[in-house]
Amino acid sequence: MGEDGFNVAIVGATGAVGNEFLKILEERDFPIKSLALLASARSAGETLMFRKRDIEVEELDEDSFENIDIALFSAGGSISKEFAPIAVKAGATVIDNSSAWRMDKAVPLVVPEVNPGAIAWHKGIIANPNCSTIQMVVALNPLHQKAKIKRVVVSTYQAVSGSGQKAVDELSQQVRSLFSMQGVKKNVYPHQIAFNCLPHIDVFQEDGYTKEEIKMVNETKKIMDDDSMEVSATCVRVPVFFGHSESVNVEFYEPISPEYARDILAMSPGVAVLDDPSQNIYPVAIEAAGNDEVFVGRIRKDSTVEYGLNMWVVSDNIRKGAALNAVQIAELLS
Ligand code: NAP
Ligand code: 3JN
Repeated sequence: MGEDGFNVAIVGATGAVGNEFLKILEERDFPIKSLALLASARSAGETLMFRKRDIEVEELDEDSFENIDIALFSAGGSISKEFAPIAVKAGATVIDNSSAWRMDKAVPLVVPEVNPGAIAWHKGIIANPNCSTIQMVVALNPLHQKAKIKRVVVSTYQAVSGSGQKAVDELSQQVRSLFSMQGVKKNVYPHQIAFNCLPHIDVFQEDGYTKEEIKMVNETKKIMDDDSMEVSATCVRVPVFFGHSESVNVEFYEPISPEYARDILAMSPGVAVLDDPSQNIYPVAIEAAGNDEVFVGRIRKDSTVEYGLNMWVVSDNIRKGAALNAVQIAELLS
């Protein structure tokens, strides 16, 4: 970093994650000397506000990374595959939000509360995990340190913002159409998402799982550095705008009580425990949205196995699940 901060580029600045990057860099007073906002030709020339100044969006091209120190990518996997190596060659460190590089053995996959040390071996690209993985490992890792985890079974309830700005618009439009007795239009999802749940996130694989489910399995093992941990996932899209929720069943090798788990989680970085069901206190998506923490509640014993717990884990998928986690990685570089 120069004396007066980093030269930063955001690739995909006009998208849902890109917008959140702008908010978070501003909120956290990230040391920025210059900020380049990059997107496709469609939005080149538009302006976006950062620190009370309008910045013009430029079209991403091969010369976009000259003098850039940190490039934050959120324009999809194919853009990351093509342009991250170009950015690295130009001297930038890339923090990539897509799945393009996550499982590459030469690329660290980082959640700062869990494996900050992995940043040390980066060779130019650092991968940001999938949103559903991030919030789950932030809650699992403190427990894993105390009583080794044997198996995790997770079902997700994922907000439409995980599919980008177009999906946020689709849910709003469908709700409005239904209340005005008109038919719904479907573009982003194969079924109506308003007042519905779709057990389908990303594409189906031959084995019947979706890519989102496989990402959760593989990324969790890589971040927690434990290939022996069994993970089984079902990912579901729900008609919520912001905030992913997860029902997480955890089997341990050693005993761990709900009370102890609650205490451990309450002391863990990035976690907030909301767990007093008698007072209707538990995490909910609309209250998690706009916050940085991973909220955990409904912590209770699973008596069907020797050592097991169930819990409910909620976080803002665009903040901790994407932009915030990436900015926290960037802060570790400074
Ligand atoms: P979005 O709202 O659809 O935004 C997409 C962004 O990519 C826009 O800025 C768009 O620019 C830009 N873009 C698209 N094609 C481009 C091209 N050919 N050249 C340059 N820029 C291009 O999507 P989003 O929700 O922000 O997500 C973006 C990506 O972030 C996803 O594809 C995914 O890889 C990643 N993501 C990760 C997580 C996570 O779990 N960590 C969560 C959500 C998203 P225009 O405005 O010019 O079209
Ligand atoms: O659907 C969600 O809730 C999260 C979506 C993440 C996403 C969306 C499009 C492409 C990803 C991701 O981060 O895994 C990708 C990708 O594969 O890069």
